[in-house]
Amino acid sequence: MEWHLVGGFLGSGKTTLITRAAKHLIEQGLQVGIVTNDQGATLVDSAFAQSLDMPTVEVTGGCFCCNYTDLENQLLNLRDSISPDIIFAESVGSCADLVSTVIKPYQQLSQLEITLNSFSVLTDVRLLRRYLNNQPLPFSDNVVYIFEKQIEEANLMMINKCDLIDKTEADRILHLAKQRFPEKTILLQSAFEDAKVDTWLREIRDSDDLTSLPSIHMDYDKYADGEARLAWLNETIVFTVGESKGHAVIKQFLNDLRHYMKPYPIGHLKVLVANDIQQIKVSLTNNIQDTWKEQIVDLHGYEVHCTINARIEASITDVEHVVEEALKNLKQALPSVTYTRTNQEAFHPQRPVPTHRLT
Ligand SMILES: Nc1nc2c(ncn2[C@@H]2O[C@H](COP(=O)(O)OP(=O)(O)OP(=O)(O)O)[C@@H](O)[C@H]2O)c(=O)[nH]1
Ligand SMILES: [Mg+2]
Repeated sequence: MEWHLVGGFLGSGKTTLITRAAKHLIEQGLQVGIVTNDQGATLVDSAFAQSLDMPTVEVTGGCFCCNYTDLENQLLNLRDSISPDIIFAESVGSCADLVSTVIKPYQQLSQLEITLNSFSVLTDVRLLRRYLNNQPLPFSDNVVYIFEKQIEEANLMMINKCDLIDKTEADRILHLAKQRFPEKTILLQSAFEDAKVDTWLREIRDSDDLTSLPSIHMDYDKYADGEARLAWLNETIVFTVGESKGHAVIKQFLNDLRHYMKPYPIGHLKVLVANDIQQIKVSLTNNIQDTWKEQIVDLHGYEVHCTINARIEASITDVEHVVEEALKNLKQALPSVTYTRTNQEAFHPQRPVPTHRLT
C-alpha cells in the first residue's frame, strides 16, 4: 500500500491533480483513497472528491503537521475500510515544513505498513513566473514566505497550469527554475492534460524513498503571521430559488461575491454548488479565467446549496462583509430568492504547533 503526499500553495491545483490521477488509477482497476486537509470543518475538497465517488477521509481543524495523529488515524481508517492500493493526501495550501513535521515523523515513528512514496509540491506557473522574475506576488511578505518555504522543501516540484501559457514560455520558466533549484526534480504540469497526469503518476510511483530529504529552517513567527493574515471563511448558504432559475441565482451570487472580494488578495475562494442532481466546484480567484460561468448551467430544483471555503488576505470582518454585501445585492436583483446561512465559521488560523518536528 503506497501513499503520496501532495503540497503546494492555495489554489495551485492539488485537488484537481489528485482527483484526475485517481480517476486514471480507478479506471485501471486500482483502489484509491484520498485524505483531504483544511482548517475549517466543512470542506469543499472533500465534498468534491466524494461527489466523484472517490473514498475520501479528512483531517480538519488544522494542518497535517499540527494534527499528525489524526493523519495517521485517517490513513488507518482508509486502510481498514477500503484497503486502497494508493492513497493521496493533500495538505493545506498554506502549510509548509512538511518534511520535518510529517515526512520524518512518519518515517521514524510510524508503525503503519503504508509506504510514503513521494512528496510533490505544486506551484501555479503564473505565481512561480513572478517569483523567479523577482516581481512582487499579490500577498504580504509573510504569506510569500510560506510560498517560498514550500518551494524550498520540495524535492519534486510540479509547475502546474502550464496550459495557461505558451510552450516556449513554459520551457523558459522551467529553465529558470532548474537554474535556481538545481537539486530538485522539476516538471511542467497541467492537471487538465491526461498525458501529463500519467507522467506525474509514473514519476511518483517509481520514486525512491524520501529518507534523504533535508529539513528546512523555518521561522515559526513569520510562518504564524503569514497563516494568520489569511482569514478563513466557511459557510453553507441554502438558496430557495423562488421564481428564478437556479443557475441565474448562483451566477448572480458568485459574480457579486467575486466583485466584492476584488480589493483583497485571494489565496483561494472555492464554492461547491449543489442541487439534487449535480455538484459543481467553482474556484474564484484573482488569477483565474472565468471558466466557472460555463459550468453553471441548468441548475434545476427548488433549493441550491453553496458551500464556501474562502482563504483571503483580509480581516474576518471584511470577509464576512463581502458575503453580506453579495447576498444583499442578490436580494435586490432577484427579490423572490430566499436563503438560510449555516455552518458559518470565520477565523484567523492559530500559530502552527506541530505534533512532532524532527530535523
Ligand atoms: N488551467 C488550469 N487550471 C487548473 C489546473 N489545475 C487546477 N486548475 C484550476 O485551479 C483552481 C484551483 O484548483 P484546486 O485543485 O482546487 O487547487 P488546490 O491546490 O487544491 O487549492 P486549495 O485546496 O485551496 O489549496 C481550480 O479552478 C482548478 O480548475 C491546470 O492544470 N490548468
Ligand atoms: Mg484543494
